[in-house]
Amino acid sequence: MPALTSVAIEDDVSGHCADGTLLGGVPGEVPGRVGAGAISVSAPRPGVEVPHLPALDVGSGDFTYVLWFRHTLTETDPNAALLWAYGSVSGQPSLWVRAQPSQRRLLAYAETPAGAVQVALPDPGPSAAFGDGAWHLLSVGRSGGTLRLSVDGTTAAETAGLSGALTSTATPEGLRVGSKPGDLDVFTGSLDEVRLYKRALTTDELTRTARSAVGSTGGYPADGPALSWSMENDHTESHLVVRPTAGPATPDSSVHCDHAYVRGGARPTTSAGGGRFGAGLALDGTDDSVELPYGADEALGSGDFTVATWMRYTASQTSANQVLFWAYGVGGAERQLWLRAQPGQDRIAALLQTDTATTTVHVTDAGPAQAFGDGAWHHVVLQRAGGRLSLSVDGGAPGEATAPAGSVTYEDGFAVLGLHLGARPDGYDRFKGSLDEFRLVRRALTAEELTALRTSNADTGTATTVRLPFETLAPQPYARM
Ligand SMILES: [Ca+2]
Ligand SMILES: [Ca+2]
Ligand SMILES: [Ca+2]
Repeated sequence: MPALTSVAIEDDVSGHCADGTLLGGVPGEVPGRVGAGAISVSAPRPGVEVPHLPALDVGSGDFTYVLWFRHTLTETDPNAALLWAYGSVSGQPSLWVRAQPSQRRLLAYAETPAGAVQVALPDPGPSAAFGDGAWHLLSVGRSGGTLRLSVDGTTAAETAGLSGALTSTATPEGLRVGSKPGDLDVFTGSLDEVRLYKRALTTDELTRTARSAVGSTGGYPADGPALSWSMENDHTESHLVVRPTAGPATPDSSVHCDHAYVRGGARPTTSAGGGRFGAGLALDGTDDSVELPYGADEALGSGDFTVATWMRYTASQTSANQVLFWAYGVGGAERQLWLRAQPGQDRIAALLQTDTATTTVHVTDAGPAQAFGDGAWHHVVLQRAGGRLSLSVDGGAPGEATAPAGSVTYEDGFAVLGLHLGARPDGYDRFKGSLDEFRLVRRALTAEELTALRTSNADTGTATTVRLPFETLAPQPYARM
């Protein structure tokens, strides 16, 4: 049974799952510029960080990061990183802003595969790099080919020549404020209200925010940000979470933030067939799998559901059984839900075991391959719908049976295993092949929705509680998972 771990979390109040880790623990709360609170940042508490995820993905499009900062500097103080995103290795895409007090300026730097540009913003006053102990609004962003840096809306500098994408499907780093990854160039002072907008904010919009009353809601544009760290006390807290062994993770792109651990060194790839849509996750059949911790979103109870995934592998008549998906429990007496390829029986099969009964369904491969193991992509869908359990491959005729009555999960989540892809929860029956676009939806999708899902990867709506597109891998877990 996994232990409870204390994690210090800065909530993303925008609702885009970009909850940050408070580095070094929960920092002291200080009076805020927007709302009541802000955080203090110093070497033992070097800021807030979130690994890469869709909310941060600006690609080659326009965007604006804004944050409030307050510090006191002299010209002999070291450089201090205010914001660092996407990469910290020379030659990789990156975006950062640092105070350079010895040069009495801020410097913004953006690098893409097409090259790097930078822009300096001198402090027009007597202080070094805006280190006068007062709150200032920092903005850094992109408008077409221009990189723009401003303080308080009106003190601004920009440079042309920015082209290419700041984010990629490789292993980009996420966002950090208050230091450079590696806890370098630590800022010493206060930070408040970090936001990302996926468009270029205008000077008027920035000026309105810069002139907002202290402690107010900040005068931001009406359209919602892609990320918002408010630094308010009730969103800056330690939480006890059930955390399996920490490790690399891949983000959920549903609205439910059910990010997943990726085990065994597996990683998204676009080579050798890649994914069905974009990159896919290649599993080596040795020690690779995906693990989703159990939580309320995954507790299907006695309700309808849809499990859908793309899979691609090669099998022969003598290949072992291979798990695509396994949830909740293992063993004849346990509630469980699984989906696996059974090449020896030339079929894909599923089992649903509740507290009262067990039902299995299967689909036989009518073609020349064994259990759809022909090296091509296949779409597998398992549904519980109105008392029926049905399994279909590539939209073909389903294997169907009456679904068992009762619940597949318990109210008490501590005794329940999470969702595992590519292996049983105890590590057996590993899948060797690729997966893509895994989804768990808490209702039965209609035939039309399933066709749209299969043919165009259509969005399956807010009942989608897990959606793993396997486009990126974060080297560390997300704060809340
Ligand atoms: Ca605040
Ligand atoms: Ca491996
Ligand atoms: Ca994909």
